[in-house]
Amino acid sequence: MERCDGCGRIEKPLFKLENTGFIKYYEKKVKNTVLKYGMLEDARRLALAVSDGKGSPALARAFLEVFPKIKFTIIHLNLGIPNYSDECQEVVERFCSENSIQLLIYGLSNCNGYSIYDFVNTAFSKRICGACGVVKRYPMNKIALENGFDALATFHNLDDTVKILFNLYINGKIDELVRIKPLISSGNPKIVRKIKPLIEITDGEDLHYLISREIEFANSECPLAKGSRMVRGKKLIVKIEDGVPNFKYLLLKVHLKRFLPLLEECASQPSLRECEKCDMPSVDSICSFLNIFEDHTVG
Ligand code: Q46
Repeated sequence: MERCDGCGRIEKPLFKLENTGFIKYYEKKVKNTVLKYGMLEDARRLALAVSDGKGSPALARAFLEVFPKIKFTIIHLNLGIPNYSDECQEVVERFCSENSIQLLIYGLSNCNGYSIYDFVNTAFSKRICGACGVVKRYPMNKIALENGFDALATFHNLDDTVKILFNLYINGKIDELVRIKPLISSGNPKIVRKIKPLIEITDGEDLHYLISREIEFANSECPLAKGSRMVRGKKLIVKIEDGVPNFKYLLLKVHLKRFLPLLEECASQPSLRECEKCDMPSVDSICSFLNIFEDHTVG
């Protein structure tokens, strides 16, 4: 049960909270998450990574409200997805201009001449969101590093996190499971620390916050998401939650409190070296970003 901060009534479901109550609930949850995991400790220059989705403007607005003294920059990466990426960029441009936030815009195609759309006719077509995740991570880290940021906030929320956890657990990917946490410290001078302030917030809460605060967001859905494994995975989790109430939050909590400490003891820590082509940290001789383009004949 949730108590409406606005009127004090106890309401269920959550979305019956008055708008004012819901806004307070959402922002308090973001603030508590940031403080609980010490996300901003030692962070001198913060950037918010934005490329798509509804979480981005919600995160930026919540940060402005709950941490008014903390200055941040938004890094927008245009993924080059037709009928989607340009709209996302325009929304971010307006948001930053209205709120006097510094904005850095980069195009993925400027990094190596390709966009996410170029994966459509490759072996990645059915798991394009997985490829997209790998492809976005590299330039975001590099841009943050080159611009002197020491903390990069992403908008991965509870639904995103649980979908990943679910896949990793059923496939026994221990080495990857240890990286699923609210704060990933940097053990390498070329890797910027990542924080996930929305990790306890659901897709529905993000959307409800945007509507309650009347924040503009991109109306279009990513055209590549249709039929993708990511969407199918999220639908499956919704079905599970129908039978196991609060399943998403329970899985995250059990992962962080019970399994993660054990997994960290037995997971092998990959030793990093420099990518032969770009000099960025890499497990293999060629980093996963360049590898994904070279191995799968994109274009
Ligand atoms: S942009 Fe990329 Fe998303 Fe489009 S291809 Fe999938 S991951 S859906 S948040």
